[in-house]
Amino acid sequence: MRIDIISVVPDLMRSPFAESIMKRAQDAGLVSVHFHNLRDYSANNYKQVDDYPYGGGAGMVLMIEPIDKCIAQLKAARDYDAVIYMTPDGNVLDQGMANKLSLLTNIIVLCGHYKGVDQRVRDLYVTHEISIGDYVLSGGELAAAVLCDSLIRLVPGVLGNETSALTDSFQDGLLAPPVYTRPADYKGNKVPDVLTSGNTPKVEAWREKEALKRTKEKRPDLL
Ligand code: 6GU
Repeated sequence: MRIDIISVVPDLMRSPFAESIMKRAQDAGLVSVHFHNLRDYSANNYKQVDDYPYGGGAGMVLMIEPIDKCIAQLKAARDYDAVIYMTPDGNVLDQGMANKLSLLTNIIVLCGHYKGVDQRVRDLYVTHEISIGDYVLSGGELAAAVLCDSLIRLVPGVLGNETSALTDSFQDGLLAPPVYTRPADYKGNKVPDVLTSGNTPKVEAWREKEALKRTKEKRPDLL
């Protein structure tokens, strides 16, 4: 999978991609991530990428020209399966969307900033509009990092233990059950006996029961 991320502040995103699983996926050659600074595509000497909104009002709007140039350059080099625009008025990301998008080969992720992008960008180039929840961030960058993390960990081979992503919360529509590790008794706080019993079918049954219980308690809307 190749991900091209377009932003006015690409440095805002570098560290999440340079650590842990997202780093490992890139080091293993399973995913490549490329940042593009919109200012490099500005048409004028001031490297301007935003301007006042027509009709007036607060905030600035990202101009179409630099975005058009950047996307055109990328599309000239390869075909893209999706051009995703990160925006609080997009479809709210969930595990089902992450699963589907993780199967794509080349994607562009465009980060909004300020008041967003000129509507013509959305009309002409964008295939998917994604939000990460009902609250407002200063820009799409952190949301793009969240989206990419959710996709990258699903790319085959990225997680060492192939079953690991399958047992994540949400993957079967339920929250994940509680987990414990050593010691079995910490200052009198004991691990449930079933987990140390060595009885795998009983452990599995317990995990299913606990996943259901936890989902009922914390997220009944998922059931
Ligand atoms: Cl994708 N962008 C911004 N600016 N705010 C958000 C968001 C995206 N998702 C939730 N809030």
